[in-house]
Amino acid sequence: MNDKEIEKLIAAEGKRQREGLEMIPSENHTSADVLKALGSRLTDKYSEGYPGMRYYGGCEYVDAVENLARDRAKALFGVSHANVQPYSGSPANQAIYFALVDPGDTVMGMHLYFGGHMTHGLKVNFSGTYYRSVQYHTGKDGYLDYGEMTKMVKTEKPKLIFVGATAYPRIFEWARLREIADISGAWLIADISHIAGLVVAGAHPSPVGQAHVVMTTTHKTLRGPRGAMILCNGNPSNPLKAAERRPENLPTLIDRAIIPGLQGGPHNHQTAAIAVALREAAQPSFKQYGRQIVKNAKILAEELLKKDYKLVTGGTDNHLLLIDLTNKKIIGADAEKALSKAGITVNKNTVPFDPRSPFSPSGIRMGTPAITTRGMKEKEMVQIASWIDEAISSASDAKILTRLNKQIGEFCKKFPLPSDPAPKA
Ligand code: DSN
Repeated sequence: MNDKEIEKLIAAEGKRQREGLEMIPSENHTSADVLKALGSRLTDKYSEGYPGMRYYGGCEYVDAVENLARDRAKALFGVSHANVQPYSGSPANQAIYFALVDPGDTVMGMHLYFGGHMTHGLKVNFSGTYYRSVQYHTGKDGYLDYGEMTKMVKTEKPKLIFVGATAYPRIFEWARLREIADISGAWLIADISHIAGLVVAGAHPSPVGQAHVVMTTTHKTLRGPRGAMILCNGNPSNPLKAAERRPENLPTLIDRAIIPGLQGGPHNHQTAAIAVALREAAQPSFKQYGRQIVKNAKILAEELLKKDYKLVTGGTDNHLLLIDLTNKKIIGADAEKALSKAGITVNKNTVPFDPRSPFSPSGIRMGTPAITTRGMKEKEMVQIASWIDEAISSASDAKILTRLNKQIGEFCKKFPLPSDPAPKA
């Protein structure tokens, strides 16, 4: 690479990932093939529109790429329609609102501070500004409060309900959620960005068949490049009325919302990398991977519970743990820093009913997707839990953190990143 400054930074980030434990639950390590597709000539090509209906010439190969990505997504998730063009999760969610509701309409989503996402109606986000957003929460036990949701739907009559989370360690009961949405005839949108890989692996129930629209990013448990997909079923019966907001028209409504509604040219290198990741996710080994993510998270939870950590909901069903550190007399930001110095990357996070501010919350969030990709299993989780505890208990002891950093760096050598050579026996 001629640009030595950037080359050095890429190498430094690779080293950071290689020598540390990435435990931010929304991150993962992609395969060498995904990286290859991302770094390909496909990035040069403009192709506004959809396969067979482009505004540019020379699209024969990118058409084939996008068709492969769409077909693989449909087969993997069992839907009749997939739009693979959203640049990432937030633009994808924006497109869903744009397709299905009008500014000023009432929409409902889980509050960010209780584990939701900004685009699910946070007041400072477009979703809480252009729409009249009402927000549901978890109960004191940390579980989604289905009772509160039901009451809110009856009184607020939302037209659209987002369900999905960035910091929720339990499963979503999709059939129950659809019943709740049906009370006001709302569109039920499942944002499975965090759990898509688990859904594919059968380690979390699929919302397909219950939610009207399913959105997922492609870079979390699904282990692809950054990007997103919108999935739905439908088949417009009358093409002249295909823009009416009816379930059978969902494919047309979603496609039109992406382009010309919101986006320009698709990122073809990203689409190709999504196609590669979807093929990988269709292999039997991916099912094992998804199940191992959950097994690992459960062991990590058990080990931390033994060390008197307070886990929101008391444990996990999925890939992540949300830990309230109040009893450990340390705030989330300080625990994040200490762990980082030890070579473990997590992020500070609010916990339900957090008395502290979201800028300096009481908790941390951690997950197992990336470390599971590196081949770590139950035995390693026991060791990692012990390191996490040591780092948090010794947050102000630079010597201990440096020692842990070395130990963790050595340990990581046995678990190469997917694109790295296998360690010597
Ligand atoms: N930033 C993502 C996460 O970390 O969960 C959500 O968009």
